[in-house]
Amino acid sequence: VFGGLKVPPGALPWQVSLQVRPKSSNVPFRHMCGGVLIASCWVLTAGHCIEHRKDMQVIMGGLSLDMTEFTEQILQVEEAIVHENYRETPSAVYSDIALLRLNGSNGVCAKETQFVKTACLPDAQLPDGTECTISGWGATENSKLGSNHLLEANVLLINQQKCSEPAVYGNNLDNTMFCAGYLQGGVDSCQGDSGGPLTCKQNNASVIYGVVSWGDQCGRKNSPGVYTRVTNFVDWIKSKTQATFP
Ligand code: 4AZ
Repeated sequence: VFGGLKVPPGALPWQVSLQVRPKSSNVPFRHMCGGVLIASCWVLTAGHCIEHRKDMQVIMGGLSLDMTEFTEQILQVEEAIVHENYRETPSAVYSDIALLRLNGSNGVCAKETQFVKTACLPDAQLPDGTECTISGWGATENSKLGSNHLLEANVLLINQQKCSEPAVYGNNLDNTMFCAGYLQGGVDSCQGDSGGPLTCKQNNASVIYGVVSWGDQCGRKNSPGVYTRVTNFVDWIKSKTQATFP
C-alpha cells in the first residue's frame, strides 16, 4: 500500500495473507497475495493469485509477516476455484476473482475471535466518491519488497466513465472492475496487495466491495488502482460456496 498507515490489532479481521510454496516441499511458505475471509471455510482473492502446482495456506488474524502472533490462525487451502471468465491481457485483467476452500473439520475452519472475523458481501452498488479502505502487505513508496506490517489507506470510488477517459485507462475497463483511489496519485494499492480487500461501510457493516486486481504501476497520476467489482460476482460466490449469507 502506498500512502498507508499501520493497521491496529483487530481493525481488519477479515484480511488474510495467502502464502505459497512448491508442492510438498519443506521450504517456508512466503506471502504472495492478500485475501478476504467471507465464511469460516472460504476466502475470496484474485484469480491472478492462484498458482496451481503450489501448496497454498492462509494466515488470518496476523499483522506481521516476520513473526508468529498469538492471534494467528493458519489453515491449508483445499481447493482454489478461479472464475471461468478470468482472463489476463497485456492491458487489463478481467473477472479477476477466485475462491479458496479451506481445510477444516465439520464445516469449521476459521474460528471467530476478536482478530478473525468475516466480511459481508455487498448488496448494492455504492455512489462514486464513497470512501473505502484498502489494505495489504504489498509494495510501498519506500519498499518494492512490501511491508512486514499490514498497512491500510482510505481511497475513493472513482466514476467509471471518468476512469475510462483516454488519459486514464481508456477502453481497458469493463463492468467486472472499477477504479478507486485518487487521480492525482499518492495513495494506492500495489504489488503484493493483490487479492486483498477494498471494504466499504454499507448499512453499518464492512462489505467486501472490491478485490485488489491491477493498475498501471502504483500511486501515479491518472493511474488509480483497479479492483474486481464484487457486486458482479455475488451470485457466483453464493453458488460456489453453497452458503446462505444473511
Ligand atoms: C500488481 O502488480 C499491482 N496500483 C497491484 C495493484 C496495482 C498495481 C499493480 C494498483 O499486483
